[in-house]
Amino acid sequence: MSFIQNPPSLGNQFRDDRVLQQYLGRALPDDVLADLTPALDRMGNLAGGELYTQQLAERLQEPRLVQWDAWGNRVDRIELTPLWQRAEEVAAREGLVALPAEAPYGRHTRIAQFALVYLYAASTDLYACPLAMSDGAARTLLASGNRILIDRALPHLTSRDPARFWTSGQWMTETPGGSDVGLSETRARLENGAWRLQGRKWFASAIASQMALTLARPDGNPAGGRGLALFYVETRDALGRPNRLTVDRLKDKLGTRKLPTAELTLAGTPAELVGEAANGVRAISTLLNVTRVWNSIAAVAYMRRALALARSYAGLRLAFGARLAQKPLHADTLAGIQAEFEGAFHLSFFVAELLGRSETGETSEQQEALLRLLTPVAKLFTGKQAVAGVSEALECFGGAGYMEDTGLAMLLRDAQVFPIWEGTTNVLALDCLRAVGPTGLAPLAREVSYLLGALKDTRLVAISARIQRAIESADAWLRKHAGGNGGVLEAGARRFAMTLARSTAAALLAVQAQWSMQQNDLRAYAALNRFAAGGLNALEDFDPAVSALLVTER
Ligand code: MFK
Repeated sequence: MSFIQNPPSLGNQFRDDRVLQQYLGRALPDDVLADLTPALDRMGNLAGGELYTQQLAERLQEPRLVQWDAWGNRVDRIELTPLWQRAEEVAAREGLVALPAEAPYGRHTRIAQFALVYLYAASTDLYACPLAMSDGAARTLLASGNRILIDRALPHLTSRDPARFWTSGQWMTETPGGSDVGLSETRARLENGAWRLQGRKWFASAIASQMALTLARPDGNPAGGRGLALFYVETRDALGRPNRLTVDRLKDKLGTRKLPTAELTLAGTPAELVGEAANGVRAISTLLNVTRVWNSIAAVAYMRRALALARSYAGLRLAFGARLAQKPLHADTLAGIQAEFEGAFHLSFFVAELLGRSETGETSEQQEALLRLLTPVAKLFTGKQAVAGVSEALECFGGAGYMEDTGLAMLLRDAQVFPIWEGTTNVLALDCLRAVGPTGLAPLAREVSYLLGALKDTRLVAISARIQRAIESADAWLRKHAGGNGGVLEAGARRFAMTLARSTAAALLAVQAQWSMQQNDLRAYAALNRFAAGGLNALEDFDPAVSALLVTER
């Protein structure tokens, strides 16, 4: 029989992850880390063991919409895959949504929560999606101060008991478009003192959820986002029947196929107003900002998963007389993906840290501005990195990386969602311009200076100066074009956001490198070098007027 290659394998995903362990060692107080470690160890074990095995075994299973029962009743029941059912149970028991409400570690709680989410995400077929929306919905209800809805939904959303646990949908997208939410057509009407919704939702993620937050336009309100209002909906009535809504069909998507995304018709669906009867886009942005952090963490989790598999395979695969890991070009390719992953990792977890501080009231005005800006920055950066990193990692397997039955192809199809949902790269780049607002880049520039100011090792000084220059150049670009007609600013928004992402990620990597060098570990420093070599300033040497010539064909 001819020789057959060994497949890659995964170990405990917490114990194997040097980047996560060193980051937590730096970011968490010792007692918090000691208390959290058993949960991380449990999750790391599940993620690299049972959940991963089940994920591979169930590769061909998909959720199913059952619209009618045997007796002709419209039931619109979603049959989830077994892994999704298991993932829900694990998420509830481990408190993936409950943790921020329980806040056992004060401002460090978000770091703890997202470390668990990071371990969980790549082994659970995007069950992180309903969890993200539930976390965002819980935050939004709390921010609204609506006591009745808080008392009704929060005990479920934040329960650790799988039998009581609810997830929430976030129904925003309608047929006129996903990004320009202000075009939404769903109407809200007061009938006998109760709100009823009428309309069509075109991309309702995780449709098996028990509740949803959604936007609709109360009769008489003006067009645009300000005329929309935020509503709370329960998807089933007291008898468990669809609550005056129909699930028309499930979406036929490139990836995230285990996640049931639906087209819905709301036909007089009972709803509760969450806050005021207007300004719905502003109200739902609390939710969006939370799900965007989840998106960033899940994106880095996918990069890490693809890398872990590629690294395992490089240690096994024999080609041209040696293991791939011993081949200089292959090792260099893996190093490049690793460096990009580490930059993305530190940026995402820094946003998680800021969110935690904000929720415990420990942020200054400057840090609030930083959180507002870095949330879209991290989301757009990590979404792009995930697709590029996972694609490159798949290439490390040659043809096996292109195969469905290795489980590898699914990683790339799933990763492609990260730059698309929760705001595309361009929409988020424009949000960055909105977020810099009147304060400009001062809060970020100050934070980066502060981070770099703490570096002591002379090897970090040269890179530190480059990081500083990239931020200064982004600031100068913003000032130069802010007073113009907006065209140059808009055309350059993505390069501007990428410059902020790469320089902030590099500053955070430098802080980690300093910490790790003190433990005689040069790997974070190596990641910083490689990451910086990939470029920090995307605005440099770029003439938008010349680029604009490329748009028309004739
Ligand atoms: C692990 C994975 C996790 C993810 C799972 C999620 C799965 C769910 C799938 C989906 O549902 S995907 C659909 C997600 N849809 C989007 O993300 C929408 C993308 N579009 C945008 O974000 C647009 O920028 C936006 C809809 C917000 C633009 O709408 P408008 O009406 O043109 O906004 P406008 O007028 O600029 O802002 C209205 C108000 O909201 C302003 O405040 P004021 O009323 O006080 O002036 C803005 O400042 C505020 N605002 C907008 N975005 C904000 C925000 N405030 C804070 N943070 C933000 N991000």
